[in-house]
Amino acid sequence: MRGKVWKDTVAVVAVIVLVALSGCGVSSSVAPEDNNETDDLYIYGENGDLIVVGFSQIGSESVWRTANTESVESTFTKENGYFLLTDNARQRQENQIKAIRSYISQRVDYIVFSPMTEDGWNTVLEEAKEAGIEVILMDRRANVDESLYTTWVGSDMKREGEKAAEWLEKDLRAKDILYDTVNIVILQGTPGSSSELGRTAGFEAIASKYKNWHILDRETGDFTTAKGKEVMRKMLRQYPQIDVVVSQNDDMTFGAIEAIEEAGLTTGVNGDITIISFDAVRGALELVEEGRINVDIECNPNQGTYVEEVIQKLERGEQVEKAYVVEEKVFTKENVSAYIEDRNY
Ligand code: GZL
Repeated sequence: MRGKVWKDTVAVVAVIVLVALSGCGVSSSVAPEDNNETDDLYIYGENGDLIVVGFSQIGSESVWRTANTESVESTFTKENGYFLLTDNARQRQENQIKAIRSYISQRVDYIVFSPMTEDGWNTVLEEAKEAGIEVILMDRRANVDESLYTTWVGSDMKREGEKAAEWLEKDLRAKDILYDTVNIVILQGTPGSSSELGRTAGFEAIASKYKNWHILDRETGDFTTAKGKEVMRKMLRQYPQIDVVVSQNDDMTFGAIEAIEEAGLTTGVNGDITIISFDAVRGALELVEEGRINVDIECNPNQGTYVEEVIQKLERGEQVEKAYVVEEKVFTKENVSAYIEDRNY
């Protein structure tokens, strides 16, 4: 096992303690189930010089998140030279902080995590810096000094929001109603997350140019189908005329479409309500192909390989950039069919 001499010493002590306590052999590499009760120490056993990566994932709130987790777990395998510790924080920042502290105490080589919200990370990232552990942010961003993380790999969320508004401009112009009244509601993601902040800012920066675009309401559906449906139902009761729903992820969109159809309305191309969605997971792209979602702004969850490339650079002692932005597309009925078959999420 690579890394600090400390690990070997402590591992020997830990083995003695565990054997004494259990009166039997100690299992070799014990990595945590994806739970929050991460103990402070694992006996890694004979793992030679694997690179130890501690991964704190936000949760499993969406299809996108599951794909993001999969992209990490399928990249950081023992066959590829890694020992991956992983923790599912179940959408609670305190669980992420706990997992990161556990990784620090285990002296992992790298900490990789997606900050659930942008604030609240200074203290624990100071501790990681103190311990000399490289921290790589993935997906969402943290509102901390750049010295507290090595790099960030993810999407330009503000640009995603702009793409949504640019599509709406183009669609309304093509229908020759760009300057008619347009009633818009926004289903937002987790409040304070960089996905929610970026997509909201990007969309509204363009929307604010049009006095006839009325944003009637913004409310979080927390990136889940159930909450998205609940909020959409409430908005339909509250607003007699909704022309456009901007839903900041496909999972909320699935719930919103259910609520709209339960209210006897239709969605999508030639529908009563235009649907603008984000993520572009396979299930949503199928609805784009059917014309029930008008446009889906891709947010690429396959970030594991990007992170691994950065780690390999660091292992070779090379300089790395402070940010790596992943490639993303915009899907409509006109172009989506060519991409659905190969979609791995
Ligand atoms: C976006 C990511 C968001 C997705 C949601 O980068 O943070 O979190 O859009 C997910 O599906 O829950």
